[in-house]
Amino acid sequence: MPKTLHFIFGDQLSLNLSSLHHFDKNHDVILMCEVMKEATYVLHHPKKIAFIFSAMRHFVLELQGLGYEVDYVKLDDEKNSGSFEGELQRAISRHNPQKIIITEPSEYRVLEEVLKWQESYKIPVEILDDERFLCSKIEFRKWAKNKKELRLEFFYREMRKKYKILVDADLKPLAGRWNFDAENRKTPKSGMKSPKRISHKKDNITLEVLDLVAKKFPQNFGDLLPFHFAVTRKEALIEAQHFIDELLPNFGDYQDAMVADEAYLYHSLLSCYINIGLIVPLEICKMAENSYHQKKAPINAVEGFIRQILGWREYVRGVYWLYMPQYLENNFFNATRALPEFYWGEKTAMFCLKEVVNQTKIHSYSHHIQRLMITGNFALLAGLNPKKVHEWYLAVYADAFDWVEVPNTIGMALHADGGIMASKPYAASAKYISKMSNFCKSCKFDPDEIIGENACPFNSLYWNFMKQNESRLKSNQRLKFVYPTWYKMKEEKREEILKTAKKYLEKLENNQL
Ligand code: FAD
Ligand code: DLZ
Repeated sequence: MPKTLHFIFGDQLSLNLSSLHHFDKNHDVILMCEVMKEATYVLHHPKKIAFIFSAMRHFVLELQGLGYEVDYVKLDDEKNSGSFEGELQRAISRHNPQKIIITEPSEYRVLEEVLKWQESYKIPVEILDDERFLCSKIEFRKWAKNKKELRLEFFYREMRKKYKILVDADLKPLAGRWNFDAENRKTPKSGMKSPKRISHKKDNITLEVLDLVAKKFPQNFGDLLPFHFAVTRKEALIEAQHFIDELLPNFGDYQDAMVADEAYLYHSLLSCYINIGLIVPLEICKMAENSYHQKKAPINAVEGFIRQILGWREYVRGVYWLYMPQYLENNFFNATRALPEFYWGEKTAMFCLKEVVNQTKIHSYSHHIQRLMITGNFALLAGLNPKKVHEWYLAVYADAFDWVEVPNTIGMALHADGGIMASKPYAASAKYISKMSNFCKSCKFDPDEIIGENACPFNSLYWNFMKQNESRLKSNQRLKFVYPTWYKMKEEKREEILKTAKKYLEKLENNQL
């Protein structure tokens, strides 16, 4: 039998990976490697690097325990070349394989590289579909074909029917509706605290990795310790079960709520595990569905959670592969402003931004509404350069991989794609932040004021954004109340608002906001 080399990337830590279906335990070998190029293409949060390296090392042990031969290269191995292609070349000389098998990389950047390997190494390279996703690239392309608009809601309904999740025998939605979003916007209760989260014991492998990351990446933004992440499938499943039992029942109600010092609330924290393959998307959707059938969690929570995974997660991946690499070049509003220093932890008087950036620094996590309506909304209103904003999101979150981060940032948060992903920009004034969080209570700025010394910058920046982009947005039906409201204001007031925005933008440029 010819020997095959199976190259497994750091986000492919699943025993059901398509390339492993073809593994011959008598002949084949797996290559996995920690490489500087992957660890430095953006300034990853130290927790993210440690999480991925520790999970990779634990996955190797699991594979070896099951009889797979694995060739593993650590970051500090003396001869480590620092890149996937360099490590592949070295592995070819060690093992002399007749063939290379890969499950398709999740990111465009890596796929481009992989597509050159057959020619470079004169060895057949077979690239298999990543079957862990619930909608293949081809299937998504078919769904998108000839559609004027790609709306999540319709895609999601197809996915519910395809996987028969929360539908009856006639494929009609359980509880009579496809979508319970309207019930999932409760404001946070005063003094709201979320249940304690799980912290996993750190074994010697994790301790060694933490030591390595502390030494090699001392300058990266973010706290390496404390480190609570699960690093094996077994541990990730404990977290998943804890979420289903303790948190899912309230997930829907407080999905959009934001509370100071409470980074997690009722969110699952499972994205990083799903994204590197420790948990597969379908199993967690089924766990949530069972919880509804057993009457442990209400429909608004279960439907809301399943929509995020079966709907949004698959949808953004579809959009990514449909439009990359051009998608990353989108800049619908011609936004050019540099990323303010407070995104990297420098001082700002805006409490909401300080709080979300600080949660990000501590946990390498912030929940969806904080990413979208605080850091994302500010970037949109202040006209920050989309690529710079993208690099920030890709760096700072433990769950950040290009395929999921790019559509969420370029499309959903910044509307830089001109409306491929969302029918209107997610632009909001302080009214939204004040309603959905307790942040404004600790802030020196007043969310009810638009002009004046203490006015919250989100208010004037909101109107300034709408005014600056009037020609691009005025025909948008979903914004049809915005411009009449603007023009109903007295001219002097409008001028004052624009002046206030200008003043804040000047302060921002000087890192004084
Ligand atoms: P929960 O709120 O518990 O949701 C459950 C699961 O649904 C998540 O674990 C995730 O797998 C999935 N999900 C929810 N929303 C989305 C979404 N919009 N797109 C894809 N999957 C979703 N998610 C990432 O996984 N990686 C990223 O790099 C990333 N970057 C983002 C950047 C921006 C600007 C925005 C607005 C969102 C981004 N998201 C990203 C989506 C979302 O914010 C995270 O998936 C979520 O916050 C992860 O936390 P959780 O596991 O507690 O999610
Ligand atoms: C994110 C990341 C990091 C920081 N380091 C590695 C690594 O050293 N080795 C590896 O295989 N994967 C790493 N990853 C995840 C990869 O970037 C990701 O798996 C690929 O880019 C998928 O396209």
